Amino acid sequence: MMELARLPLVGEVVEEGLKSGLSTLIRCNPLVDGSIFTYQLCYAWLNEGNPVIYYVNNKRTDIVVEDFKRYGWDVGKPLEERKLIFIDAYSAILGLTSSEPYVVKDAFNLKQISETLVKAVREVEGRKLLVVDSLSTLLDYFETEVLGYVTSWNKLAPVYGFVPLYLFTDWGYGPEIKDKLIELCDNVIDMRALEKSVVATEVFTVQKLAGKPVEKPVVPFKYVRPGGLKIYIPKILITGPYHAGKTTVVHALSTRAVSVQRGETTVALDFGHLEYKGFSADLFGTIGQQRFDPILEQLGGESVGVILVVDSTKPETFPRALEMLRKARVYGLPTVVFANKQDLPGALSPEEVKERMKLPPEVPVIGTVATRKDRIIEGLEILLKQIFGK
Ligand SMILES: Nc1nc2c(ncn2[C@@H]2O[C@H](COP(=O)(O)OP(=O)(O)O)[C@@H](O)[C@H]2O)c(=O)[nH]1
Ligand SMILES: [Mg+2]
Repeated sequence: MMELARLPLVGEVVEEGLKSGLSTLIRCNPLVDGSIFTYQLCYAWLNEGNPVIYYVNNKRTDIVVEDFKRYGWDVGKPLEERKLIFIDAYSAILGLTSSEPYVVKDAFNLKQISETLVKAVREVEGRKLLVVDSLSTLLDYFETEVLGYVTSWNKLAPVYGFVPLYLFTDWGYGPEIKDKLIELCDNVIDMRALEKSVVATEVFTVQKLAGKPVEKPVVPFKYVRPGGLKIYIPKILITGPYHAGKTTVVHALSTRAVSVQRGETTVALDFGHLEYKGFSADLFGTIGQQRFDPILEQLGGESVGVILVVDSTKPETFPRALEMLRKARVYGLPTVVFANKQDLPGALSPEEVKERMKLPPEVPVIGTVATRKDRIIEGLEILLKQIFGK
């Protein structure tokens, strides 16, 4: 759970939620696929050496295994070692036989389903995650009758040492179902799509943690293959005066980067994309020259955080650097200043840069050498902390 545990909100779900809570509801609107995140939690759980019991009633178990693989999580070994154990409630619907350890022969018999679940959690040893994929399908078949079973499974959880995780897609159930589910579960995670102009952003948040209602920020995410759920930062703006090292920084941070050259030489827009420790971010570099200032505001729009790059040997450009922040309308957003070119003689120290720029005390200034990638990643981590406050 190492990487997951460090992510904002996801970390709380894992640390305070899954580990201490009795039951977790992953509630998705139909535009968002919660199963990938569920697989990711399963994989992390397995990696800690604990077993996962996976009840599935809406797809074949080999499809689940393939999906795991598509995101980079090879579960061959856990399957072989009986750490990942399926309860197959789907094959029977298709009239197929199943070779999984647990099979529900009559998928339309809720009592039989429950008995099979309980048998599995009793027989499998260790601290188990019991995934119910999906609760919505159960509700479609059995309606409110399911709620009584959820209640009893949650009650059994501490008795048999398992943690129930319900995957629930909200296809428009009534409040008698929706509200009751929130009441029944200790952790409630919401995943939904935000429509913002034409681009929909997928976000998630937590409504309830370890039994208590909580108010948490909405965190954007993206599914990446391989890797699964990543915290998504749609825009980090990299700005600063001409020749300060912006292009070099975008390239140093990017897993993929393109520079769009226009005209002869100097005009270049830099776009980069970054995958880092569970984060996925798009980077937008600006142009330094004053005559392109009209574009600055457009580029700055919807930025989530800013890296301001300055040449530490050129204090005369510092006022221009601050002006760029204002023109891009990103002044006041989470910002880190890269006091770049620390390798050159006469470079001002980060402290001196901070003083000369008269930056607010909370804005961190860090000495970098972009050409050598010195302290670039550290700067990024500081920015992520500024953005997510963690
Ligand atoms: N010595 C030194 N040169 C750097 C550093 N960062 C960038 N440069 C050089 O400075 C010049 C301008 O860099 P560039 O990234 O194109 O600046 P931009 O105009 O802000 O995009 C290039 O020749 C870079 O190789 C640094 O940390 N140290
Ligand atoms: Mg450039």
